[in-house]
Amino acid sequence: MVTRSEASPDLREENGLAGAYLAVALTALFGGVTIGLFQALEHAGLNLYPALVPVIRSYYHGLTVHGVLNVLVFTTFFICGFLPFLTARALERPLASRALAWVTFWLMLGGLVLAAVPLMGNAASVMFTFYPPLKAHWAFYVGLTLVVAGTWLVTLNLALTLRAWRAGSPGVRTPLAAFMAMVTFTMWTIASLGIAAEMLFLLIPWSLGWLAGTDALLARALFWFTGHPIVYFWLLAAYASWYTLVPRQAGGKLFSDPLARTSFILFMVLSTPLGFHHQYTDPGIHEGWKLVHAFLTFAVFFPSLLTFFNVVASLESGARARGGRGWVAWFGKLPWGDPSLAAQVLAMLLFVFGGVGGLINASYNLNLVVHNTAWIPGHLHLTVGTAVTLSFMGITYWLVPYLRGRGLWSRGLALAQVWLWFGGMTIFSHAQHNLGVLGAPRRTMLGAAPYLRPEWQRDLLMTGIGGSILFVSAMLYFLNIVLTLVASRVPAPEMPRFAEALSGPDHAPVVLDRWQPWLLVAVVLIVIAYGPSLTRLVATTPLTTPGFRVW
Ligand code: HAS
Ligand code: CU
Repeated sequence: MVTRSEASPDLREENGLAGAYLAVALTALFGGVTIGLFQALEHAGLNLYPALVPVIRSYYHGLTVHGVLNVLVFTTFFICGFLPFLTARALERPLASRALAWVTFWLMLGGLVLAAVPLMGNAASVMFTFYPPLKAHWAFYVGLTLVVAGTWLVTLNLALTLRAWRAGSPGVRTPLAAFMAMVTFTMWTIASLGIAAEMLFLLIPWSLGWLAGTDALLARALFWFTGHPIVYFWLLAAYASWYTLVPRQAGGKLFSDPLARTSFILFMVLSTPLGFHHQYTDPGIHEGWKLVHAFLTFAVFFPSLLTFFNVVASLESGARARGGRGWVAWFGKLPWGDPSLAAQVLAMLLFVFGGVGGLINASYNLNLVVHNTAWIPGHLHLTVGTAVTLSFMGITYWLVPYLRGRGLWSRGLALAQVWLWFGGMTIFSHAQHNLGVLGAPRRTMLGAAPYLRPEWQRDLLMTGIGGSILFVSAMLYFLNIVLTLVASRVPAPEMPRFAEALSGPDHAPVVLDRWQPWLLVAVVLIVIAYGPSLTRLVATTPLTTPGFRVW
């Protein structure tokens, strides 16, 4: 395992690249979370949207910007910056092609700007899932497609880098962080074929007027082909930090390197063939195939359970090394004064509830109770909104100071921020889950709904309170980051070193370092799970649905 404490000077270019991606990611997050405040307040009965005109024209315009900026832009740009950065450190070598890396960045930024024009101009208020027949301006679809194409170039660059490294290090196990980055991008590249097909064959020609109509069901099936595994694209970047850096930040060692590799391989194989769990209520897909996807969803729960076990055991090794005792009490001995560590452990804690909720969503019959209710935003704010976002914030608490060459402006402020996120999200997500069970719909301007029920009132208020706390937390975060960039006088920190493993990579069977067998299994599973349904949908699609602009 590579345990290197400082960047060799020749990785400065990789630092710059990571910094560029981070700048875009954090700008998106700033916009996204700011609008989140208005969503939450609207639910609590305080509609401030009229004051936002003409920047944000309606609740639904705001909700779309909130979703797109947070879950599509922030996550993607963060990951494309962070994982290549980690790979270069783990392999102790530059990316195979820096020129390609910069071309990729500019391509993605160009795509983002293209998509942002209609998005901000209220010409693409179609939510982050952009289901047709809602019809956005073509630039929105083309822009997002360019961003996706950019991510494929990141995959290419990582693969070339790994190949160059392997040529110079025959017989050596791929360092864990580089392995995880490569698995994440490989999984994502396979998974993103669905959205690419939806864009290229349905949405782009339709929005340009080349196709008269569209097909909502086929589009949704292609969307969720990507839309489910994209959540693991986000999650695995956080997992990479939990596995390769957090154990050492906690003062301990990674419990098992082979188990960590097993978990990632399982994600590569199992992430994609289960998107129908978002479409249990869609007509036109056979129940039998939906059930297959339900079972496969239970299967992909397993690598997260492996992660739970492995990460908790690693944290425990750190806490015990720091004098922790008892079965549970050791937890208090973690270095809670380190905001980077605290953020990520709190993210893990809330993720337990996000995971349990996910299992409820995946259970075919229970899904009928929660589908399209506020329960789902309750779930997604624990997962992508906390497990991922709070972890990414925790990562930036060392990454931004490291890249800037100045220490974090205030640790105390960062700790307050992290706990406020934890508390605010606990209140917010609990209220959203409750509302869902009580039948409140998601994606609805509830303050204007004539069917508002009295028993929703308490949880609507709690949504507003939780959301406001989250907003305060986010603003403290940005304040600290900006002050770190411009005003900090604290000496620059080192990058946290990669964790050693109690059971190291040499204990892993060689097959875990091979790619072909796993890729083959992944493709076969996808063909089985999606082949028949997609073939039938494509063969029978009438492409007759007209587009709507309902906003
Ligand atoms: Fe999900 C809907 C099922 C995970 C995100 N999900 C969504 C949507 C989003 C989303 C954004 O089956 C909404 C999409 C939309 O707009 O329509 N989800 C699951 C399942 C999992 C799951 C089974 N989801 C995620 C993750 C996400 C995410 C991760 C983002 C990053 N989800 C669904 C389903 C739907 C859905 C249905 C559709 C619902 C509908 O009807 O629309 C699983 O992967 C979860 C596994 C997780 C665990 C937890 C492991 C815990 C760990 C932490 C350990 C460390 C600790 C340290 C605790 C098994 C690894 C503490 C120390 C101690 C001492 C304890
Ligand atoms: Cu899913």
